[in-house]
Amino acid sequence: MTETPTLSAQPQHRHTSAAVEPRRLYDSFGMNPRIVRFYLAEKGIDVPRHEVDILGAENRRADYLDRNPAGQLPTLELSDGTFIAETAAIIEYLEELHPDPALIGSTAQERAITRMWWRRVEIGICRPMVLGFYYGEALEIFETRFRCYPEQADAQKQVARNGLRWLEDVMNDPWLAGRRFTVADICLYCYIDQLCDVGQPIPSDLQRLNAWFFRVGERRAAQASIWRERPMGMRG
Ligand SMILES: N[C@@H](CCC(=O)N[C@@H](CS)C(=O)NCC(=O)O)C(=O)O
Repeated sequence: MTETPTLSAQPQHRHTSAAVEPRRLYDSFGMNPRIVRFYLAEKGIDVPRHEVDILGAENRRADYLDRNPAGQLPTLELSDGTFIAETAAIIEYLEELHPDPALIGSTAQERAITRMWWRRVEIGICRPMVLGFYYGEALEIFETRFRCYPEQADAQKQVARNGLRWLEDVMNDPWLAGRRFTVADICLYCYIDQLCDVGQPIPSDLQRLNAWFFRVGERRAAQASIWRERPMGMRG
């Protein structure tokens, strides 16, 4: 019988090469760009911004697709010309450059706990929420950009509500991951704050979640990150 070798006999070190600084953030109305603005405001980091007209579909034009072929916001451009898209990837990158105050975590365990809650809310609540919106109230805007399934709008919203009900029972106090305010809180807050006025509020009987939502909204960065216009009456 052969023994299974351990995966690594060598101690693992974190990557230490010099980080490339952000040059500009491609920014717009919308919950994902707001997550990054909220995060930057919490950190007190200033990154030059280039605004993209998302409602006018500027993000679907060739010059923007060269930067981010997914045609979505936000995108972070680094000073060496690299483009980083996907909100989670942008935030992870910024967190490595600016670890304090920690919004993912200061230890491996804290980071893992935060990522666990972040993925839970993103996959189980935020994604179905936004699909319900794309296929429902915002169908006219988005059906020309990607394949939409209007018959699924109500089901997606129901999946998101089920996720909120589950969260009500299992979430921590005062923040989702426990005593630390983290990107998991920022992520869920930005989705709910945008979509609550277009048919996807937190159900009123979910008292812990409603109290949590109020607490997040009182943070200075929650206010500082709101987009100046309110398309369809939404805060984005
Ligand atoms: N998975 C992407 C999603 C980004 C996304 O959906 N951004 C929205 C704004 S919240 C967008 O660009 N929508 C415009 C479009 O798709 O044309 C991320 O996490 O950054």
